[in-house]
Amino acid sequence: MVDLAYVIAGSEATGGAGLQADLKTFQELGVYGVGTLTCIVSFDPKNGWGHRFVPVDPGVIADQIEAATAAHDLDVVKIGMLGTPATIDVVAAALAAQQWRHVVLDPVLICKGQEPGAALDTDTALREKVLPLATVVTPNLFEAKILSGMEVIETEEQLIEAAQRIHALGPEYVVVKGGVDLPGDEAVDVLYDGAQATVFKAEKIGAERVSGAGCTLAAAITAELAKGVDIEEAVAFAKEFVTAGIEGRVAANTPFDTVWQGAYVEQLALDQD
Ligand code: PXL
Repeated sequence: MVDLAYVIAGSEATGGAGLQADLKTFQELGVYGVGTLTCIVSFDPKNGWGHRFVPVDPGVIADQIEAATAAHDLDVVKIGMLGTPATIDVVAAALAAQQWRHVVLDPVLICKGQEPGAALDTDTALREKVLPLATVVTPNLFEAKILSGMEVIETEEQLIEAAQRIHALGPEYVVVKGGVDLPGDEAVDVLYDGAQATVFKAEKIGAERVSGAGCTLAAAITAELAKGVDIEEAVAFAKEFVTAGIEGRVAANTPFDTVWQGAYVEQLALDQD
């Protein structure tokens, strides 16, 4: 029987990030994906590709979760963009209502379409209500600074310190992603399990951010955990998968190119020829 993975996240209408990237990743990695939509983000090409953000009604989110969890015995879930305190309440209640083998939280902290006050309330609710229920949390550099309270994260040692501080907020495993913004030639990620920090490195591919990289990494970790792979192997594999996807990126008219989730399997096929 195929393994199942569940994702609760937002739609990003250009196809680069959000639920679209998550479900593509699940499919590539051979797990059956089930998705619940929390919000719809439509970048505005007439306005510098700024965010237009529409939350899904909380009752409709609850209905989707009811349908998904009644239809399937789901035990591994990825949480992506939630976007409002009301959405966070519904999702936190659903997470608390059953046992999960893994809850992978990609703590998408800002949505540029929201006014700063609303964004702050959302960040606080995410930290208080969802973070303690996560088994794995995958902040990028910006999110790691906010969650750890560290103003500067520029070195591997500081990435590890941030992971340790975020671990103290509740999750069993923390994966901090250095990405293109951490100084140096390598893309550095740190996994901290409460005792040990494991560092993963790959050569940076250009200096530009690629849309969907964070979503794809967390979704690949989720898919591997759903298959029963242990966390260290899941993170190592997810990094290979997203690195291939960044190398094979899809050019777009948006300010950033986007990850191609099919690149890893394409590379495997080429290597076998
Ligand atoms: O990459 C973060 C992200 C996640 N989910 C949705 C998004 C974005 C970024 O734009 O729109 C729905």
